[in-house]
Amino acid sequence: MQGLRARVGGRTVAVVGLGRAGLAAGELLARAGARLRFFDEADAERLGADRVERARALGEVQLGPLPEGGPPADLVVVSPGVRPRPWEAVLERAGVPVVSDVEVAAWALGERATVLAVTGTNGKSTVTTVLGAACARTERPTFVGGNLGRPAAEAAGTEAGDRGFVVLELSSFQLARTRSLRADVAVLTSLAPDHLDWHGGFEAYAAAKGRLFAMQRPGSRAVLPWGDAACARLHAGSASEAHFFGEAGGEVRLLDDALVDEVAGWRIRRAALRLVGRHQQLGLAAAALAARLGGVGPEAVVATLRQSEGLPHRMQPVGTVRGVRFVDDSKATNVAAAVAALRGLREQGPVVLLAGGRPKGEPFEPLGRAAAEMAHAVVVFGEAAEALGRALHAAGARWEAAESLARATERAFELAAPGGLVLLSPACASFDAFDSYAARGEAFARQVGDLALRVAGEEGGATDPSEEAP
Ligand code: UMA
Repeated sequence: MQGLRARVGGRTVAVVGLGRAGLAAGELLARAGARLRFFDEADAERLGADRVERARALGEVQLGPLPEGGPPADLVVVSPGVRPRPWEAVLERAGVPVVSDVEVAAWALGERATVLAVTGTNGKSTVTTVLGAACARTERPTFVGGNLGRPAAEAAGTEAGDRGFVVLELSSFQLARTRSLRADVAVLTSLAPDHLDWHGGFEAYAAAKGRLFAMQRPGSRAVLPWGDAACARLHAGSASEAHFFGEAGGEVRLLDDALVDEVAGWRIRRAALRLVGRHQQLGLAAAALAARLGGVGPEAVVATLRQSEGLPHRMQPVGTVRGVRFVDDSKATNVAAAVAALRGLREQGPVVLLAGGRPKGEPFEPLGRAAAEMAHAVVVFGEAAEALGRALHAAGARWEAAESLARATERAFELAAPGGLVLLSPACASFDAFDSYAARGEAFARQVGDLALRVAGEEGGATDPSEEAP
C-alpha cells in the first residue's frame, strides 16, 4: 500500500469507466488518499443507481462524453473496455500517466506476495482457475482474479496481496496500459489473432501480451508453449527464465495416455482427468508447471489436476440426445479457440460444429480449413454466417446456414451421427443476438434440453439431458 500512497496521496486521479475494474481501482485509490474524479460515457440510467452511488461516495462523477483532451488529472486510470483514445498519448507526453486498473493494483501489492499472472489468446481462464486452485491448497492465502472476474485491485490490502499468492488472469486490454506488474511467474497460454478491433491490428495485440514478460525481473520465470515460435518471440528480451509445457516437448507434457511432469516426477493417466479435450488438458500442463515454479508442492498440484472440471461454457457437456453428445464452448469467441476445440475433440468421434455470431474482424479461413479436415459438418448462424460460409466453401467443408442458434442446433442434431458430437464453438462474439457468451451458452443448453424432451416424447421414453458426458 505504501508504494501506492507515495504515488497518488493528495493527487487528483481520474478513473474512466464505472464498471467492476474502475470502481475497484477507485476504492483502492481512495484508501491511498487520492482525490477522485470518475468519468463514464454512459448515462445514469444505463449505469444504474448503485454504481453511481458507489462512485459518488468516493469522489466526483461526470457522466456523458469525455472532455476532448482527456480527463483533467495528475493520473488517469482507464478501464479495460475503453478502446485507446488519441488523448492518451497527448497526456503521456505532458507527463500524465495513463494506466490500467492492474497497474494501480501492482503499485499496492506487498513485496512478499507471489504474483502468478496468466495471459494468452485462449485457455487463460482455465489455466488461471486451476493455478489458483493449486495455490489455495497450500498454507498461503490466495487471491484469484483479474480479467476472470474479481478485479485485480481487490487483491491489494488483503492477506494474499500482502504475503500470499496473487493469481491474475490478464487480458491484452489490461496489459496494454500496465507497465510495472512484476510477475514472479508469467504464463502465456497461446497466441493467435483476437480483439483486432480494439488494438487496431495483430502486432499491437501481440505487443500488449508481450508486456507481461517485458515487465519481469531477473530471477522470475516464464511459462510458454513448447515449439511455438510466435510465443517465444514475445518472450525474447525478457529478464525471466523460460520454462515450457507441451505435447512434443517441455517439462510438463501431455502424452497420448498421460500428463507427466518430468522434473517433479509425477504422472497422471489421462483417463483420470475430468477436463474434456486435449487443448484443455494442455492448459492443465501449463497450470501445473506454473504452480511448481511458484512454489506449490507436487501433492497439491496432482490433487488439483485430478479434480479440475473446467469452466462454464468452456467445453462443457450439456446433454446427450439419441446418442449424440452436445458440448457448450460458447466462450470460444475467436477463430483460434474454435480451431483448438475441433482439434481437441479429434479423439471423440464425428463433430458437427455450430459457428457464428458477431465477427471480430479476423479472417475465417483457418476455421474453414480446420473444419474441412476435422468436422463432419458445420452449421453457421448470425451476422457472421455469410463470411463463414464463404470460408467453409473455399476450404471444401460441408456446411449449411440457419437463421438462428436455435434452428442451427436442431439442424446440427439432424446432421450428427449417433456416437458423434454437436459442438457450439462459435468463433465469434455473441452480441448480435445475446448479452454475453454466457447467455448464448445458456440458451444452447436450454435448446438441448428442449430437444431431449421432444425426442423422448416422440420415442415414448425418457432421455436424460445430463447422461453420458463425453
Ligand atoms: N465505458 C466507457 N467508454 C468506453 C467503454 C466503456 O465509458 O469506451 C464504460 C461503460 O459505460 C461501463 C464501464 O466503462 O460503465 C465498463 O468498463 P469495462 O468495459 O472495462 O468493464 P468492467 O466492468 O470494468 O470489467 C472489466 C473487464 N471488461 C473488459 O475487459 C471489457 C472484465 O473482463 C473483467 O472481468 C473486469 O474488468 C474485472 O477485472 C470481461 C471481458 O469481457 C470478462 N474481458 C475480455 C475477454 O475476456 O475477452 C477481455
